Amino acid sequence: MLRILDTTLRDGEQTPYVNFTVDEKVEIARLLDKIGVDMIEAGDPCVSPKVYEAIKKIASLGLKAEILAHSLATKAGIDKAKECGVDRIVILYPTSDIHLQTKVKKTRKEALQIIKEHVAYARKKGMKVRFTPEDATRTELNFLAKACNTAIKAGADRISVADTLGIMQPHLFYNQVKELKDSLFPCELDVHCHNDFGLALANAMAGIRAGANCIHVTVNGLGERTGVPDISEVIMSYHILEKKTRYKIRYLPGLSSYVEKVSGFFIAPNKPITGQNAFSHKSGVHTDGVLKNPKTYEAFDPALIGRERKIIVDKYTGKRAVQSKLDDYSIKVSDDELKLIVAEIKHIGDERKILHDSDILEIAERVTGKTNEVIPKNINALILISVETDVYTTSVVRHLKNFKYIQSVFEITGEHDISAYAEVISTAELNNLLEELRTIPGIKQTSTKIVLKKHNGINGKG
Ligand code: HCA
Repeated sequence: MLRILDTTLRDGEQTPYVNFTVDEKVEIARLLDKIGVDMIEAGDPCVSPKVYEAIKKIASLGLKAEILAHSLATKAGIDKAKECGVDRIVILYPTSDIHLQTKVKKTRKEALQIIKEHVAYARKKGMKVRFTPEDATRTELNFLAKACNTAIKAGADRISVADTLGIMQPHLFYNQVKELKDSLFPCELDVHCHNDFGLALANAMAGIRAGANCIHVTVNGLGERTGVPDISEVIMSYHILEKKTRYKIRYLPGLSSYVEKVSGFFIAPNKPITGQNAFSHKSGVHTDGVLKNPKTYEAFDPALIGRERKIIVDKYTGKRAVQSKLDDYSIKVSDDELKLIVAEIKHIGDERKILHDSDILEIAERVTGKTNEVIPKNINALILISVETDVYTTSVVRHLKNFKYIQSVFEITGEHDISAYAEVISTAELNNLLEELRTIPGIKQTSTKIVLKKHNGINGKG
């Protein structure tokens, strides 16, 4: 059975410029536990006092997941992990020649002795042990097997096959994991795949096919350099493509948003599963298909994970999508008017990057000659922002444009420096957005106005 180990709190916090507070780590661990992940790698207690504190706190929560501490092969690290009360310790030691010769400066023989001694020491302290041969995928296979078997004989019951540099390809990793598994004493195998070539998830799935049973993930694919597989992508791949998982998938987007907020690491719109565009459809052919039957262009119903499909209207759009957008606002138009609206959208769409709903409604008003007074369905807000005097306003604007709920941004004169127009679905989401905005360096103050009604055109006329 597939197992998921989440290492957001360890490898995830190794992402450049990401630091979680103890409370944030506790919340992430609780959310992971709610989803049902099997193991949570809570950190290396030797890194800092706060990392130690967080591991200890998480280990005391009584979560269903097994809690792990990571450690180098040192007795001090093992002792600290024990103090934290974790279920399992990971002993990390490199096995590739380049790491042995140039980093830790040990011979293979010395490495085996160090592995044996520290795994045995941790077992004696009563903790379960996973051994990670660091840089496993660049380690000569016979020596890799020897190092892993040394750890297993000393008491480790899990081995993590670490593709530390992310240099594997699925067919090669499959062979390597299979050969390794065939040469090992009984134990369970994890796969830890870095994403340097964008192959981490594919490699991890190949490793599972080859006999491993646990994939290491992080929320939003955080991790050293380019990270490791994203929890939502891994779980949904198994749920939909392999038709097997036992995780509570509906909580995945909430976890992703929370980590996006507290990490300050914004997810790309085109990120699978949790990205803004994952269920958006744009071209006329696609929107026509989706509006007739969503299965034409969706591998699964976004509602499964509490998300909604979105139809984008711009120059690529056909009549059906525009009609559905107008239906959303209960705006009735004749077939001839619809054709004119589509033509106008294509015309304007050639000049513009984005067409907002308000633009489309404005076009509809112009074409039909009827004024629409639209009360927004979602919460629309004008956020007025003041920036610090020594800050280049445009750099803050650039930052704001990456926020998924912000529709447009203006640099303005007067009391404030920037006006941002946001569309969110709830006050909670607005609150989160404002909190995120306040963390942007250079933002001094925000003042938010909720939009009650939108009136398009001059004096409400088209
Ligand atoms: C690192 C170590 C590690 C460990 C993986 C594991 C790696 O941060 O360099 O314990 O399974 O990739 O080798 O993340």
